[in-house]
Amino acid sequence: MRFLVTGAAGFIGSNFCRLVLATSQHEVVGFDSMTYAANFQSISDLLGRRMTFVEGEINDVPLLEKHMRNVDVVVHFAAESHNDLSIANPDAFVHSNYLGTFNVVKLATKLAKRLHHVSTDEVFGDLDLNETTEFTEESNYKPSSPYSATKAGSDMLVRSWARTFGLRATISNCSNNYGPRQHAEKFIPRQITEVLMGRTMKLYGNGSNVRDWIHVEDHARGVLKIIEKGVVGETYLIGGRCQMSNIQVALQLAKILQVPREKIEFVTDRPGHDLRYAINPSKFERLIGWGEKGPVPFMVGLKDTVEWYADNSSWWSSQKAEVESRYRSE
Ligand code: NAD
Ligand code: TDX
Repeated sequence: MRFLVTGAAGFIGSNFCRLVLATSQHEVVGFDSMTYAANFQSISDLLGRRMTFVEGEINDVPLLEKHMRNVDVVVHFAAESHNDLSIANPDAFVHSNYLGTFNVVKLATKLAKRLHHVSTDEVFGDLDLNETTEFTEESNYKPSSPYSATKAGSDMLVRSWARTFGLRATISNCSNNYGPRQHAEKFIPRQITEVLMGRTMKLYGNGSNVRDWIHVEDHARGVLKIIEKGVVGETYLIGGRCQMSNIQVALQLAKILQVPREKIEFVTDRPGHDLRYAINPSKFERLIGWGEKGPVPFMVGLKDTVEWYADNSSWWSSQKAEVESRYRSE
C-alpha cells in the first residue's frame, strides 16, 4: 500500500515512517508544513525509493488533494501538539487540529480513501490521583485544554463523517509517548536536555501528576497494526500500562544521568493541569498481540532515550534555546 503520512517530520510521524520502511513493503509520502515542531533531520535519511516528502499545509486543499489522490491510506498525525503552547496561543490549534482535520476528512471522503486518525487520551479529560479508574473506548469526552479540545473536535469530525458520509476510518487515542526525536519542549526531552546542559530539571507544581507512558515505537507499531488488521469504524485506545508520576520519572532520569535529586526543581504549575491519565488498552492488546517481545519496558526505553539525546545534540541544540526562552517568557 501507499500511505500519505501527515505530520511526517514531527516526533511520532517520523518514527512511524521509519518503522513502516523498516518492517513492511508499504510506500510513504510524507506531508508536513514544517512548523517549529518539525525537524527535517528526523526524516532526511529515509527519503529515497519508498519514501518521498512534500512540504505542505493540510489546509492547502488543492495541494493535499493532489497528493491524496495517489495513495491508498491517509495516516493523519499532523497537529499542534503542545499543551503549554495551546494555552499561550490557541489559534494555531483550532487552525491545524480542527480545521485541518475537517479538510482531511472531507478530502478522504471525496476521494474514497481509508483514513487512520491519530488522537490522544487527553480528549477524555483527567482522572483522580487517588483512584484506579482508566479510560476505555466508552469514556466520555471531557477535554481540559485548547489542545485537547481541538483534538476532541477532530475525533468528532472523523466519527460524524464515517457515519453520515461513509468515510472508511479508524481512530486511535494514545497515551503519552517518549523516545528519540521528541521536541525539547516536552517533559522527558526537556528534563534530559536541561541536565545535559548542566541545569536543573523543571517539574510543574509538586510533580505528583501522573502520565501513562508508551515508547513511540510501540505507538507506531500499533498504528500500523490498526491500518493492516483493525476494523474500519472502530476506535482503539493505545497504551503501555505504565503509569508514573512526574517526580517518579524525574528520579529515574536523575539515576540514569547520574545526578543528585537536588537537580530536580519545582516550578510554577501549568494552568488547568490534568491530574492523571490512564489507558485501559485491552481491546488494542487483543489486536496487537504483543508476543514474546512485548512493549518496550519503560526503564529500558528511558535509558535508550537519554543515550539518544546525549549522542544527538545537533538534532536538538537549535530548538533548545528557543524553547527555554519561550518558557522564561510565559
Ligand atoms: P509533533 O508536534 O512532534 O509533530 C506534529 C507535526 O505536524 C509537525 O511536524 C508539524 O510541522 C506538523 N503539522 C502541524 N500542523 C500542520 C499543518 N497544519 N499542516 C501540515 N503539517 C502540520 O507532534 P507528535 O507528538 O508527533 O504528535 C503527532 C500526533 O500524535 C498528534 O496528532 C498528537 O495529537 C498525537 N498524539 C501525541 C502524543 C504524544 O505523546 N506526543 C500522544 C497521543 C497522541
Ligand atoms: O517542563 C515540564 N515540566 C513538567 O512537569 C513540562 C514540559 C511538563 N511537565 C509535566 C506536565 C505533564 O504533567 O509533565 C507532564 C507531561 O507534559 P508534556 O510532555 O507537556 O505532555 P502532556 O501535557 O501530558 O501531553 C502529551 O501527551 C499527550 C503530549 O504533549 C500530547 O501531544 C499528547 O496528546
